[in-house]
Amino acid sequence: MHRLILAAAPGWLPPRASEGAEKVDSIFMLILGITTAFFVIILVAATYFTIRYRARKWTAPQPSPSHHLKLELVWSIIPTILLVAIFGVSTKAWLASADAQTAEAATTVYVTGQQWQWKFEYQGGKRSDELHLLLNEPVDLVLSSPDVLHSFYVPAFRIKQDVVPGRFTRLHVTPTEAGTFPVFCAEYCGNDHSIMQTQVVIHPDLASYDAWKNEKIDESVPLVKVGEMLYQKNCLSCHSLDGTRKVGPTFKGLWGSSQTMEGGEVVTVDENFVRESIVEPKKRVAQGYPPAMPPQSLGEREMQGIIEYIRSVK
Ligand code: HEC
Ligand SMILES: [Cu+2]
Repeated sequence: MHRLILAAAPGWLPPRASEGAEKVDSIFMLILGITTAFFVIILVAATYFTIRYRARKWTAPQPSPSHHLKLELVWSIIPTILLVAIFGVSTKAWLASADAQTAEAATTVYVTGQQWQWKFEYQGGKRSDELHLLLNEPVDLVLSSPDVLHSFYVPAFRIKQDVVPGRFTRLHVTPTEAGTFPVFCAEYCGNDHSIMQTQVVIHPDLASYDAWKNEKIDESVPLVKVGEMLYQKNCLSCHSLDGTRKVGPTFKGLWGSSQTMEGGEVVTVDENFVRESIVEPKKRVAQGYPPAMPPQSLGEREMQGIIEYIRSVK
């Protein structure tokens, strides 16, 4: 039955990439169908009555017939039945997904939502800024936040889950479609809430997933290039290269300059200051900026790379 409804659904829904997404869509289409039907019926009736019973000339208000029992029963009972039916199918789908939540998957990925980015850490120590999953492999996402309320929203999974500071929330997901799908934050979480986006990459097979998991930064890539790639991935949203002020100070002309910190201390931007800014950004905060930079854990070569890159941005 719900396949039928879905087959009729045009391609305006986002792609579906998880178990359970179909179910959500079929309920959505069902509710949309019912509400559209009533919208049309009520509009047509209202228009008809407006014309049919319009006052042709002014007359004193007439006492209206006060009661029509049959009619009132009909318009109370039909919506009640529909409401209970919608509640029934929704609850059934919700319980099925809640059952899935209690199942324990073989793989766990820790998801951190923080102002203003998503971070993913996998068993075995791999970390990434995009969520990488394997097709048809159930996974538990363990979500948490070190700062404020966020919401992990993957339209293709039909999942929107609040990420609450001070508490872990587990989400059980089985990806059913290889590809790349957007991830958003769906809970307004401050200034740059809108840039809090990333993507989920679903690998079609274990070989591709392992290749990603084991990939290291190629040693033959020159340091400045390592830094540039890292910049594009992790820093671009907050630091410009052309002098524009974003969330953080621009990298243009930053290297070797003197910067005033909150509290008045003046520092010269050198290797150690850059490292400190990345590892412990809140230790010294640039004057006039929010302490909004998330600490980053970089490998030594990436650290050297980003230093080399900042040095190159004149
Ligand atoms: C979410 C936004 C954000 C991201 C992402 C971010 N930063 Fe920052 N960064 C800031 C803000 C805000 C400041 C200024 C406040 C402070 O000093 O902590 C800052 C300060 C800095 C400073 C010190 C500059 C100064 O004038 O004192 C350096 C160096 C720096 N960031 C490097 C990086 C690098 C490298 C990356 C990527 C690996 C990065 N940042 C990613 C927001 C961000
Ligand atoms: Cu957020």
